[in-house]
Amino acid sequence: RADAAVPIKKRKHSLEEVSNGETKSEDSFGGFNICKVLNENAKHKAIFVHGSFEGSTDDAVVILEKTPFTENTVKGILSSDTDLKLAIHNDIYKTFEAFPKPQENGIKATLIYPATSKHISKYTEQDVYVVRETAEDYRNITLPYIQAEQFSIQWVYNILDKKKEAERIVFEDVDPETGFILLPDMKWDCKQVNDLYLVAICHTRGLRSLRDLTRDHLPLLKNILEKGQNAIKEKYQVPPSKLRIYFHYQPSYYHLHVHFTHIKFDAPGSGVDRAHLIQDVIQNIEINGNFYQEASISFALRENDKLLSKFREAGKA
Ligand code: GTA
Repeated sequence: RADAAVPIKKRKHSLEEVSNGETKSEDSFGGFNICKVLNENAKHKAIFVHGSFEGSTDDAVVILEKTPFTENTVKGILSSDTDLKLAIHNDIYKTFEAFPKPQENGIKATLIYPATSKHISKYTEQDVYVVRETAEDYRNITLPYIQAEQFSIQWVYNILDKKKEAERIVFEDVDPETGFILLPDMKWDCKQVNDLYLVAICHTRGLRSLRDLTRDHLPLLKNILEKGQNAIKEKYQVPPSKLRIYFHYQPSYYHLHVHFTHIKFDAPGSGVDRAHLIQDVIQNIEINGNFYQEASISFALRENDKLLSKFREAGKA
């Protein structure tokens, strides 16, 4: 192995890093021990695994997903390069187990390393409960909780400071108040537009979620909506009518950002228990500048989410 001399703790596992459109795979899953399969999703053809690397006490979470077909990969697969093992032959009907060339057969692997117990919990299959949060609940339960405990948003600052993923930026408006960076979301491999997923991260710091949005932020929201749509149309030829553009409430990362997904893509978190369309958010604030400081909002929380325990302790769930 080329990296045999590198102490295990210092090895890089940055399978996600992309430069000039090429994915650099600086390491391997050699020495990976599976502790537990946290979740499996047959519909999304994904599996979530908790494990660790040999010689390290740190936890790791790996997400493996089969990616959608593209015209290019299909051309390669439907060729003599693919080995076929006949499974069924009945009249004019045949099914095969097909073994395409490795290049045609890539899967997306996401590594979170070192992973915190909150990451492990996040990716673990568990029961889901709907909670209705009043404005008072937000101030008394949710806000103190997110101030005390939340995922690190270092990855967000790395993007805003151009320390990471700078070459992936699709559009930037540098205005400190209304500006943002638009780039492909970690969940998208950028190979095909039918699962297009970009995220717009606002430059202004300190806005945690839609609960912080007031009339003052309308220029920011309208800017993200309009320039984000334009940039996606220009780069990917996907018109605004094919985009689902929304906030998550609750988000995982409390630095304001907007999800742009293709309408055909059943993105995790795009349901009514979590996604708030930006157009509706803008209109709600136009009607009442303090809408999100006054409204009750429902959302889903998982069994192991400590926020759910806080709501239960307060007799609210
Ligand atoms: N470009 O480093 C990053 C990065 N990180 C760390 C997160 N994101 C990043 N993007 C870039 N670089 O869409 C993206 C995330 C997400 C957004 C944050 O930023 O991919 P959010 O704050 O609302 O958090 O958005 P969210 O949506 O909960 O985060 P996440 O990680 O997407 O979790 C979604 C849930 O969907 C998980 O609990 C998981 O169980 C489930 N899920 C189902 N399929 C997948 C999948 N294929 N990959 C990840 N999660 C999946």
